[in-house]
Amino acid sequence: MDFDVLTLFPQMFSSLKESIIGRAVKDKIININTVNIRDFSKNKHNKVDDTPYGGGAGMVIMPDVVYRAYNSLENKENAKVIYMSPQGKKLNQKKVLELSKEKHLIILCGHYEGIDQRVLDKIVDEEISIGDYVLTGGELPAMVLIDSVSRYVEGVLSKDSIKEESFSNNLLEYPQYTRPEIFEGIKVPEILLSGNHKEIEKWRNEKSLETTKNKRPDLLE
Ligand code: 4FL
Repeated sequence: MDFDVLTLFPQMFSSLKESIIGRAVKDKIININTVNIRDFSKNKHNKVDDTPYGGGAGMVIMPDVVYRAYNSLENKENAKVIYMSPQGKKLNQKKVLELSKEKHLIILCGHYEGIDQRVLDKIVDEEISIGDYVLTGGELPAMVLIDSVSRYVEGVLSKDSIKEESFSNNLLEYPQYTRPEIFEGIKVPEILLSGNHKEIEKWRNEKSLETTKNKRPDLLE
């Protein structure tokens, strides 16, 4: 799967070279290409923003700079363009799964003051928010999107980890235990040492339901 990211801070995306996503990049299962919007400024000081028409505080990113950055991308015709924005639809696991079926996503990172509306109207297919809080830019949201979507791309995770994780059955995960058998005087639940796979599965399902009832009753509707 291909991700192109249009951003003023491409260096922020270097953290995606770590861990599971980093391995998927190395293995060429996913490709993350960052494009610095500033490189497409035609201003001698590489300026990308200007004061808002109509007045007001802050600056607005100019449409032509963003449009040139977008037009520099290859194969954009079949890509879905996502604008990370607090005005977007809230990201959830259903949307993550849906996006993981795409072959090519172009992600535009904005800043709180915003981007000129005309280029947004021209290129953006979908606006996505990761939650109702204010950030300094869309870069962290873009990384959240890339991380969550990549997990569903074939070959990034094992099939078992996807099947067993939180939300996949609309329930939270059951508690996990590993060695030592006794930690600070607290024993691992006896059932998990029994070797009775059917009983273990039943216990885990009960714990999942109990945890969801206690911590996230909203997930049970
Ligand atoms: C984007 C916040 C997506 C939450 C500032 C610029 C944002 C955001 N989800 N805050 N973009």
